Amino acid sequence: MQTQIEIIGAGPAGLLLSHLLARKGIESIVLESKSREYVENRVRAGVLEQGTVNLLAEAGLGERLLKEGMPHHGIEIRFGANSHRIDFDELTDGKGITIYGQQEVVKDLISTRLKENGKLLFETSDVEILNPLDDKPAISFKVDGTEQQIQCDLIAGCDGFHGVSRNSIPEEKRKNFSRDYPFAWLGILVDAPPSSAELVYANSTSGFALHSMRSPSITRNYIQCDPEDSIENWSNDRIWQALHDRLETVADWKLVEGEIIEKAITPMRSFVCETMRYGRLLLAGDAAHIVPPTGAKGMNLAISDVNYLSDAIVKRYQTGSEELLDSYTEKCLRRIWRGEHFSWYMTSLLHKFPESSPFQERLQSAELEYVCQSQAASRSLAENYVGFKFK
Ligand code: RFL
Ligand code: PHB
Repeated sequence: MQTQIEIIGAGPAGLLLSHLLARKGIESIVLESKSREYVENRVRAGVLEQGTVNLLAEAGLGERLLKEGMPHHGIEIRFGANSHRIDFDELTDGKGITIYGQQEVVKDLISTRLKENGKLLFETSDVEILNPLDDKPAISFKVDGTEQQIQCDLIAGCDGFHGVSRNSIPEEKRKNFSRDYPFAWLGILVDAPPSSAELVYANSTSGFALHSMRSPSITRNYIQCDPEDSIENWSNDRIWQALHDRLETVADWKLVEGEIIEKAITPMRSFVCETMRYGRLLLAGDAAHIVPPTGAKGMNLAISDVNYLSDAIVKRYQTGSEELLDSYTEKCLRRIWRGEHFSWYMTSLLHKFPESSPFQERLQSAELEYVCQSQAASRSLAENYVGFKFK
């Protein structure tokens, strides 16, 4: 088989890249190790920055997003008995976020690609990148038990943190930066209406909690837990107890319970791989970087990488110039490190650190008070949360 761009991974990064390239007449094949049903139902991110929404809408993917997505104009931060609203309208000149599940973005992308006869191969295995430094690199893989090869011009490694692409770059050609956090998030999806109109981030004495949502009838809640903990240790009663305890810290606010549809524990990690290019192989999204979810940046960073990568690939085919491919890593990394910093900052601000000294606890309280009392500090948080321009 042959194609122009071989894309590994059908997450938001790989699917969007394939869609943006197709709009410019560039052909690709997407390989995905899981089934279509699996990727369409994987519960993950929920917050889209304004720039992400604009990009998706301009790329013809806005039909359901603009109808069903929930625009939000602020978030709430709770600590002790305090509650503070970060007002995006006032602090960011009217920018905002939209709540729309990542799996809905994935569903929209898959159905659009298939309607346009895009080539997506699900349930592939044994993907190997053969010769990324050659002019015509290739990959080998198995589908339905048969080994296949695809020759192409460029390979896009969009296969997430645990994929094969990043590790196909020799160790001496890349540098990894990482930090593991001493806690994880236990997330639940609940058949219940939201308990408030906006997201609530809570730093309580027993740990972090977040109240979020997916639609007017589905909520998403998270609690900080031990990274070694297993989901079997968390009965539904124990989860609700922790959520009530951590979120109901202000008068008259009650968390609405409902049937728990899904529950899982996710580790928290910051990670960046520098470089994002090795010859004909380019990395995008979680394949190159991970953030803890507290700043809601992961999918937005994946989309912004793809925005730069598609421009670079289009320029190469239209003009023969690799100028944008050459500057791809540098351009992405500027935005990625901003996202890394903000995600680390929100994580540090809102979680209970098991090893924290009384000195560090006082610093955290001082910062929380500052964010909530100073307009400059609230503005900085708001500006980062709604995200920066793509171009
Ligand atoms: P993905 O989504 O992981 O997709 C990679 C795809 O590659 C496939 N794959 C392979 N395919 C073929 N061959 C192989 N060898 C392969 N190895 C892997 C995988 O099956 C998968 O389909 O990466 P991508 O596209 O870069 O997208 C990144 C986002 O998924 C991720 O950053 C976000 O989900 C992070 N995230 C959040 N991001 C936000 O912007 N806002 C949020 O509110 C937000 N909340 C979250 C989150 C992530 C979470 N978890 C579970 C990690 C909340 C949580 C709890
Ligand atoms: C979510 O709704 O899944 C969500 C919202 C905000 C975050 C992380 C996850 O910071």
